[in-house]
Amino acid sequence: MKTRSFSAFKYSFRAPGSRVEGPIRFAVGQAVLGMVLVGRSQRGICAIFLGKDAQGLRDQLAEAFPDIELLADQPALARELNQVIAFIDKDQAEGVLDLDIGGTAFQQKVWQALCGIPSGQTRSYGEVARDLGVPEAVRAVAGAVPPTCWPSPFLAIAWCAVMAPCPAIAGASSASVPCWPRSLRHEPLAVVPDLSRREVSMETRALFEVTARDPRQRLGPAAVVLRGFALPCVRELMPAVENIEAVSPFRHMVTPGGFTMSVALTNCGALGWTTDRRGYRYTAVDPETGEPWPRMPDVFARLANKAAEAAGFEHFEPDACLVNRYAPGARLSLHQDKNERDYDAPIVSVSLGMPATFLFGGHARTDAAVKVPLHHGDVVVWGGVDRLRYHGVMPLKDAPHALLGSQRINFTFRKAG
Ligand code: MD3
Ligand code: FE
Repeated sequence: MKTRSFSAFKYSFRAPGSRVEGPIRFAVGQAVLGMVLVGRSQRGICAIFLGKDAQGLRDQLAEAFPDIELLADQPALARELNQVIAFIDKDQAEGVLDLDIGGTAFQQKVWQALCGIPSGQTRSYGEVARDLGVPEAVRAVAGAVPPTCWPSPFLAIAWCAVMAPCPAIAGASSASVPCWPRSLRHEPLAVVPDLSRREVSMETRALFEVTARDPRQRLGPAAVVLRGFALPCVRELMPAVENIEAVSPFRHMVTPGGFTMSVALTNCGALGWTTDRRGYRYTAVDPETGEPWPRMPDVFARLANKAAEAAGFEHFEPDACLVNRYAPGARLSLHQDKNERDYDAPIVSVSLGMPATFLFGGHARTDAAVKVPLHHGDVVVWGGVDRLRYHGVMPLKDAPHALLGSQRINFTFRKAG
């Protein structure tokens, strides 16, 4: 067994495959957005469950640790419970938490590798696999890492801590599928705000960041996905959307063919994209309010410029930002973006909230389209020979996002005029 000490957590890895040393004492408390159960074995915290009610949480504990004595003990767990709740509700790490971490030998190796990543640095799955001496095990590494969508590094660690007792994991091979505590499998985490909102201990931040996939993924000769590129700005982007929407509300526009779009949209910047029975075009004035579109917030322009640069397009200065809002079921059929004057400038697209499947087609409508999953924080940059490719978005599945709920927001930055 190895132990590592950090500012907010002390990790204690059990012998691979071994059982928790009981009894488990547990306590249940109320966080702002849900109930929390904290369980402690002889070695440390072995369960952190989130759910709607105390009975459901107790059932999950019993399911996770079927043969171990469970003792309700509020006083004994008061400190840990308060620490966990403070972390979830207030982003505060108060003192050290001992975590009793199980898992297979392989999972433990991966988690220890994550813990060893210096603060502020990131690693791809491939790099972690190489560091572990198993370069071919990229998928297995990915399977052992907390999911990217996890809204809090703290909970990512909690996830590691509670994976061990899951029966599906016992004796599993290195390719095992992660087993979520039941409360989290079915319920999206509406418990904590976005990662970028919190100052976490460096180590936990590093643990989270490693979960990002390779940050750059090429879609075409001049089309690149920058995974998670917008995450650091999310806390500034969301209030900015509220300001935009207060001036120029989201609305469902009508296409020249007479169809009402399922996507709701608004704009910011000098020019805004609109459609009605007369056609598609850019206007300086919001046709609904008769006023200019709200100005483009600096954080938007900066993000778009930096993303374009990261994809190889220098000096991108968008004058238009179309803001699309997708509710479950909303879609965008295959189309080209042809209403801009200058096809030399790239287009930058930022995805927030629920994941979507983006369709990336060819230069003819009938060319086969590649499906590209886009997640919260992903940025895509298109330019050059890929600028006029057909593209669209598949009907949005309802999988509520921790921060944005049942919606997806997409910003499309363009040089339109
Ligand atoms: C691919 N919006 O509003 S932006 C749109 O997710 C639009 O809401 C999508 O397509 C959305 O027109 C994605 C992405 C985009 C923009 C321009 C492209 C993709 C592109 C140009 C060429 C190829
Ligand atoms: Fe488009």
